[in-house]
Amino acid sequence: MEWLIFAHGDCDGVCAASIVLAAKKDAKVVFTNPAGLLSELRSVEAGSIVILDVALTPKHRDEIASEFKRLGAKHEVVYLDHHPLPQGLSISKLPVKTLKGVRDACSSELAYTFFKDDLEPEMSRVAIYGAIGDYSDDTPGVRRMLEKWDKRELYLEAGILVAALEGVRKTDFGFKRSLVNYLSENRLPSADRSLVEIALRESERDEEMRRVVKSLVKTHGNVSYVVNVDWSLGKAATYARAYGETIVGVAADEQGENIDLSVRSIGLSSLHRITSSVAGMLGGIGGGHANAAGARIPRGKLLEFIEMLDEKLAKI
Ligand SMILES: [Mn+2]
Repeated sequence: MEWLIFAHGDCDGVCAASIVLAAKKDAKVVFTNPAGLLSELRSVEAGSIVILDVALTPKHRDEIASEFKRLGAKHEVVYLDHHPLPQGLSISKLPVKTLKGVRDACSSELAYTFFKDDLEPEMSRVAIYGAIGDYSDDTPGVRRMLEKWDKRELYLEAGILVAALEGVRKTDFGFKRSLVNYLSENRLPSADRSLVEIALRESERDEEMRRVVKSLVKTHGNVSYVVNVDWSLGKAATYARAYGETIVGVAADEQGENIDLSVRSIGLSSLHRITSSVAGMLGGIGGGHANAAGARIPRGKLLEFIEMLDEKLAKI
């Protein structure tokens, strides 16, 4: 039976996809994101699917639920994700397999646990790379996997993966797909010299770009932000927050008619909800995690976004 993997293109998504590919050798891998998931689901006619590390956006909640019903009636639908679900959506009422009660586990950990019987035990290290990439390596499950490894070796491998993935274009799906094939054979990132080279170039660039962010950062109340710095949006948001000395940092990238945003915070519990609601009010879309979120809003709305975000933060 044919399997289709829908995965996010970051380290966690790539590692989770590699794990599922190791378990289901003929699976086809498709990289997508929250905004694109619905149309990908609609285009599936037959076959089992796995969704890895792709948040279900509140905007498409009901349509996605009906796609899950359509596909789940005839095939297996496996949903392995750790983003908060849209309010009012209950996965347990849909014909979908998932793992429940695995608190804070990233998609790579979930994928390893779910497909464990079809995997070589040493694929656990690929799950650990994904967990490190998502700052999710301090869970009971990953701590147990780490008992079989020297974690210092795995941090080097994960560091190479994270840096290499940040160093290629987000949409370089050819690169990502061959990386998934490579990791599905449990080959080491450090054994691929071209991957190491991309990672080293990226860390040189990080050193330079941190200074650029420091010189460009602006602050509005509780929010620091930078616009169009040609660097990983997540890192730019993190360093905007750190150098602006606020609780929230935003990095914005103007792309055609839209602005792509990363938002990073410390000590909040619902950044994803705040980001989603502000983006929604501006005609955009957003989501993510408790302290790391992303959004896409129409061009020209950045300052409104920053102001509304600051107002929401002032209330909590
Ligand atoms: Mn993830």
